[in-house]
Amino acid sequence: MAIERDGDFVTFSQHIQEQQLRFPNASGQFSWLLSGITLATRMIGSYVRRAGLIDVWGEEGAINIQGEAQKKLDVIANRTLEKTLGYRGNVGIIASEEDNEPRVLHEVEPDDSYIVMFDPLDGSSNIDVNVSVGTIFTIFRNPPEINGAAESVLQPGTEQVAAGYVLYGPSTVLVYTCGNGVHQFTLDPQIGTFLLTRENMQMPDYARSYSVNEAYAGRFPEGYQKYLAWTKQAGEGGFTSRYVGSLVADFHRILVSGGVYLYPPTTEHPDGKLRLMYECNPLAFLAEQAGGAAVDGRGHRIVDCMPTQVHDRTPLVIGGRRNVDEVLRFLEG
Ligand code: AHM
Ligand code: MG
Repeated sequence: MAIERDGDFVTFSQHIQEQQLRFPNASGQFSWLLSGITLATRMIGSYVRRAGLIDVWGEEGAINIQGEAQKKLDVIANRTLEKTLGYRGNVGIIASEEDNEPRVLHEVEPDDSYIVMFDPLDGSSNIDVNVSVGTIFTIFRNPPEINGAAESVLQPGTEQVAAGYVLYGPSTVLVYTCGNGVHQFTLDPQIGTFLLTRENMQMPDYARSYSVNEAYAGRFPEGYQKYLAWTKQAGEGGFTSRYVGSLVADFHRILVSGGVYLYPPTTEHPDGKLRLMYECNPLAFLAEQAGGAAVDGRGHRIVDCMPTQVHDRTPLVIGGRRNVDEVLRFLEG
């Protein structure tokens, strides 16, 4: 049975229901969970759009587990996700960039229990200057055989059942995968609903564009330095560079237009800055579903990396398959 589509308009919840039809025993609980995420992101988006008009600029005054000063909007976004997911009885555990430890939300039947991990407001240092920010999320099953939130979340990215992000840019877009392609929805602000705008997205295999904070280049391993030097020699028609400094925005551009994003190790931060569980894993799942690649530059796919704790960091090379291979040739050679 196929869900009827209303003319040309497909809402996010219709799309999820269509996806669920692939799983004959699906209980509908999963779409209920995802609707909690879309509700939260619509609320976060409304704060982002009014930043400056309401009191959400600046710092909260606390330092989070990452050692970073929390922005007011980091705290609001985190609380909003926690609250909306708290009403979803099938969310057993949540873990956030802003919280010290994963938390048990509900003790639920093992078969129906999920773990949701998120970066509530990625790129939040950009909020005060009106540059795009985002929310990143990933969903795992809550394994019944493991006790304790801290242990249950330690799963490799290959176990993700869904992942995505919302980018609060000129328009608000939601991109997600349940392991059956990558799909984009755009929030129609008139009706407050996400509508399908790109289905089965494919990342270009190759584009002459790279995205990296090049100010740190002198502190990158030699292979990255050689790659970046080589891009300068490509001459006319050669490489271009784009770096927003919000991972979601930089990744979204590459998903749509191609290229490669790098966050290498530095001398001060040997594992780079980005977090494996709720930044790199979800984007890696999306990249691979869209025909791209995501690796740590040390011989592993991102999704194969086994976390040792929820806030683990990893270097990241992500983008079109041929772009990533090109970078790896410099790292390996
Ligand atoms: P955040 O989640 O605390 O905002 O930090 C992650 C952000 C990414 O969005 C972005 O790609 C990166 O930090 C930028 O870091 P840098 O300023 O070192 O280039
Ligand atoms: Mg982030």
